[in-house]
Amino acid sequence: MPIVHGGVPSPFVKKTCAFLTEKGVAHEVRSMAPFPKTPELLGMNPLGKIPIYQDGDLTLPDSSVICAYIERVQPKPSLYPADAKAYARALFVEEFADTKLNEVLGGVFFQRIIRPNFFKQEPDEAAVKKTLDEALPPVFDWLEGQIDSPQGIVGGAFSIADVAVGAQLANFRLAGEKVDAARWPKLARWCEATHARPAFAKLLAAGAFPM
Ligand SMILES: N[C@@H](CCC(=O)N[C@@H](CS)C(=O)NCC(=O)O)C(=O)O
Repeated sequence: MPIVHGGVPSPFVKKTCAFLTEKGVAHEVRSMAPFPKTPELLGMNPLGKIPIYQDGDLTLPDSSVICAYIERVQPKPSLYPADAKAYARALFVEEFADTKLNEVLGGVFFQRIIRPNFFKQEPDEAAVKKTLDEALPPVFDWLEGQIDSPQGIVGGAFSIADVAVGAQLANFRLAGEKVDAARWPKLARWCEATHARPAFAKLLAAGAFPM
């Protein structure tokens, strides 16, 4: 069975697992932390990051690369739009989720989940408040404008864009936050529908810090 190396607390491991589950690809998650940078980790990914996908003699780092590869070897159900412009839009939403959204929401997850569980320190709630008040609104404003339907950000069909954003928002939810429906109604409805899908429901049910 293919292996996903990494810790499920990682939003990129969640993205990979949700994508594989949506594709019907059975997989095992094998615990591997991205710190310290062991020879084993660097041997599989020179960037020293998780997730890493392993299937027989294939070792593949990076959630975006893994998802694109799985789409080729397991084309159904298709999780990348066929139309060229929709495809490009979905890829950019994925990129936005993996970078800006991860940077902002990752700060909240770090304070509320990683700090107490990993470093045995109290969360810095002032830092969380600053993120929620200042960094988060423009990011959610942009996403609100991207959502075509609760069934799919791009063109109303579930795609890689939904998997990538859904993974980041799963960690936001596990950190005790939710999208304010009064301020971002489309994003809030989309989030409810996406997290109700079995692939995400399973990850959310596992809790914030399974290893
Ligand atoms: N672009 C990568 C990002 C992966 C990533 O940043 N993973 C984090 C864990 S959530 C990591 O391994 N961080 C270790 C580091 O930055 O050195 C992907 O999509 O897989």
